[in-house]
Amino acid sequence: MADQYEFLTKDNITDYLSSKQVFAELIDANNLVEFKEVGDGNLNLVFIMKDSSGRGIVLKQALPYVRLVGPDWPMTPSRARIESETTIIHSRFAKDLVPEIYDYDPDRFIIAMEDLSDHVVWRGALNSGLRFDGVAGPLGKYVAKTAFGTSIFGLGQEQHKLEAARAINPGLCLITEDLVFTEPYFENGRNSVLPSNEKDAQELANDKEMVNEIGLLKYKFMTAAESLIHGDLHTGSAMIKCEDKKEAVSVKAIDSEFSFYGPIGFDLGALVANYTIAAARACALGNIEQMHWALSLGEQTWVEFEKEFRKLWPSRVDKRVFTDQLLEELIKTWRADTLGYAGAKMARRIVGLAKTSDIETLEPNVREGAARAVLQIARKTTKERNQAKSWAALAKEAAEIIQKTATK
Ligand code: SR1
Ligand code: MG
Repeated sequence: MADQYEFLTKDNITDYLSSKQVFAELIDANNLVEFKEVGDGNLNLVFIMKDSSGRGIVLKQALPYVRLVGPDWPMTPSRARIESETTIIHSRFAKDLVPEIYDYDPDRFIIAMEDLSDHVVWRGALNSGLRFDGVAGPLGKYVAKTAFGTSIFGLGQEQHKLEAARAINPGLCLITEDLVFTEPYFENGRNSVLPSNEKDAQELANDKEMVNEIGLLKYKFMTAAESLIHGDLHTGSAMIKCEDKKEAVSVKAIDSEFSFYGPIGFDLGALVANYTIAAARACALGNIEQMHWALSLGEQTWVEFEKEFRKLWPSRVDKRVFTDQLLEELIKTWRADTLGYAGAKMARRIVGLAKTSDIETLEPNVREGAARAVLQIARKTTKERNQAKSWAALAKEAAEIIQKTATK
């Protein structure tokens, strides 16, 4: 039975590390000087261990249920296999932008990977008002490299189909289909907002044009097997190392357990959504400069994505009918998809289960306005996604909404 396996604890971790030859060169299991459980996500246990010579390792174990809710919400632990396989595959195309995987244990659903303790979670840095450049661009590059490499253009027709079949991830896709695309519009007992935002949530659910767009985006999410996408690429899925406190020297996309063959715009949209959420927080805390900076990140991610994908395009496997004209059409479609998914991801983080600390840690008096702004921007961005507005125009509109709806 998949749910009958031993969970990692402080007491059994030394035995676990000693039991596998692969760890012998990576860490001295009998001289562990540091042990931390750092899992702050919604699903898993995450441990960081260091030995007396300073070498570290991370063990991430999937529980047979959703950690955020508990055993009442069972969830396949084989998501750990998906994460380890996707990280390894993505490393073939973007080695520097993902953590190194050392081992995957299919009996206990444990991934052993590179210790990134010298990095910080980007969301945490953003929440503290820190402004690191050199993150949004590399994340766009990560999406482009992995999207091209795992697409028909990178793999060819047969391999693409085999890979899409291998990466099938129905349990985790179902979470996204429900939480992102359905529940913000059709309450399922898991939504919540401040009483002062109830009208905003109701307006979202009653917005027929929005619901129609969400239907199109959900259908595409469920059917468009474009590439092996990350599947949950928010600012909490990016770890950054910043030595001089201005420019990141290392960026790593982590936590790809929601990965599957899906639409490329989904990952880009998730990033844009989370930049908007960070901007709403910044304004709520009175940091207008930080708000404008956060709103400029979408353009950085998109520009790097487009530049990198165009660079890779000439190396596509089959050029016969996949002409340069097709690339132009795809870029246009992916831009509209990005904006559509951005709105969907903004709305779910305000109304549905699994919210963001950016908004949730604000005092209710200012949270009200920030949440209202994100919902209004979500609706506008998704519904107007085909209008080919410049990134500067999108950022300006968002800034105006955020400032106009701000509460004190
Ligand atoms: C029940 S899991 C809730 C959310 O956590 C992850 O970060 C995904 O975004 C998922 O939707
Ligand atoms: Mg995650």
